[in-house]
Amino acid sequence: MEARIKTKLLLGCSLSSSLLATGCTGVNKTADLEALKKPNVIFIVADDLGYGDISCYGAEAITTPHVDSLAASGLRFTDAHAVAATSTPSRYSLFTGLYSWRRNDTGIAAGNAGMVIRPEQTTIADMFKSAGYTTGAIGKWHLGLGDKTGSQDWNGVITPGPQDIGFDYSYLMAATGDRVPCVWIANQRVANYDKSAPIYVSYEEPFPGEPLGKDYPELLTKMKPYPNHGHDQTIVNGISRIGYMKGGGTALWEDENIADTIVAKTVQFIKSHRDTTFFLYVGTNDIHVPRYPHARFAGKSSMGYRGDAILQFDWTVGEIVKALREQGLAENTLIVLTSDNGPVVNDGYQDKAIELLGEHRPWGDFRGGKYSIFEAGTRIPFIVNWPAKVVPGVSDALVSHIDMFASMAELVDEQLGDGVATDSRNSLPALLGQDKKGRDYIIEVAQTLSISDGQWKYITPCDRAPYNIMTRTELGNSTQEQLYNLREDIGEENNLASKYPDIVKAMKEQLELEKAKGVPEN
Ligand code: NG6
Ligand code: CA
Repeated sequence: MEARIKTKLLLGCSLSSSLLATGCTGVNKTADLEALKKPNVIFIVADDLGYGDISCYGAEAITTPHVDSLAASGLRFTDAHAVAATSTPSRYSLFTGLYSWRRNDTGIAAGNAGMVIRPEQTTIADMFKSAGYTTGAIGKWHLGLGDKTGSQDWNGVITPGPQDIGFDYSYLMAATGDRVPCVWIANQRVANYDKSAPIYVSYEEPFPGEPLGKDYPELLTKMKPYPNHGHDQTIVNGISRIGYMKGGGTALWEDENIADTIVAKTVQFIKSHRDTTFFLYVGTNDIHVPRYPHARFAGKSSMGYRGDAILQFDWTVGEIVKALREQGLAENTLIVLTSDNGPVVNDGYQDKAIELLGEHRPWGDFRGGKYSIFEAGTRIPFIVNWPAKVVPGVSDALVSHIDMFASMAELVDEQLGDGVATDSRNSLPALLGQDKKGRDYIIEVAQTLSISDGQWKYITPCDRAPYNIMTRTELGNSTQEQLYNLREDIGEENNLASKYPDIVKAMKEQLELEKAKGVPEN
């Protein structure tokens, strides 16, 4: 179905001015008031959810009615991309409008990493704030907290934190479900802090007397890791994690309640800010490992924990939409639903994800997966839903998370200051369905860089291993140059680099030009 912006309220106005303009004639008075109000904006960012993991993107082994209904009443993108194939660099780029690969310290962050986005940087949340929005961040963070690695006081105020980069409110998991500390952090303090159990975190040394998964497998009552890798350290809630932690007491999270907590905090935020205009980032823990959804999802998919976690994610989306409806906010809230990177099946825990996968293809028709420079690493689900403005449909426009900053700035009529979000371009017309083409090219990163114009994709040579044995992922690394014609070869099977040296040369030059822009001052 053709996607286009509803123009009836916007006649004679440019889009950005239509949201603010007072001088726009020919517009119905009541509708005018509605058009004047900027929308609330919610980013729902799933973790490791694959292009093929949801039914509106073709999954048949699982049904995701809530996500599908958001897609059916919004715009579903077929060619949308995260910047990176893992979480920290992907979210860094989403929030800053800067390519993570311009810095060498944006890789997968430890649970005690210092804040990757520095307070002096301007984020998309800062931008929304300066446009008068109330801002919040709930759920998975994975962008570091505090000043330097290991310097946080987990028993006091953790600073700097989200408040220093534009978020008025935050209720977060510091890193991932599989990394300590396993506590919620509310506005930069451990939530439900238990004075009797002070918290210490280390990624270097275990704490004497604290049992580790590798030594006490009998304590792993909920989920066991595969042996001989990082997930066999501190045990929390019957699951061993990466990293060492002591204390926490009653503040420790329970994995089966993480989605419920995210939903409760999100609904609370929506309710208490119904009379303001807000920007809310909701990072779900689903469907990252350890996958341990609430018992009410147990066995509800045919695929064990991984499938049940997809259903829990879908439920989360449904609850958020329901809360918006109940508050009368659904019509003028712009929801972006996406994933931070592509899918992985086995990511280190014995959750039978491989055994129970059956015919399901989390990566859709694409090659690779999480961690990979092949398409499945970064081609992600992406749905824009804004009933007041976006006409439902499907868009094949080439879009990237890198542009969310500049596009949202256009939406709320904010100028980008010097050095701010310098890699981000205004793609609002594509996001709203007016522009069917999108970007001229996108750049993505895994262990190497790629550039693609939607048809041709060039992958930079890289001497890292081509295959991740544990996750069974083809990483796309090759010491040879790779060029694929995605229009004819979506599975990236036929390397055409030697056949089309001119295309390789042109794409390399474009990539070099981008790289030469260097690290922007911010
Ligand atoms: C890897 C972990 C993986 C996951 C990933 C980060 C091992 C063997 N693997 O190092 O389980 O946590 O980091 O995922 O420890 S991300 O989606 O948050 O980037
Ligand atoms: Ca992820």
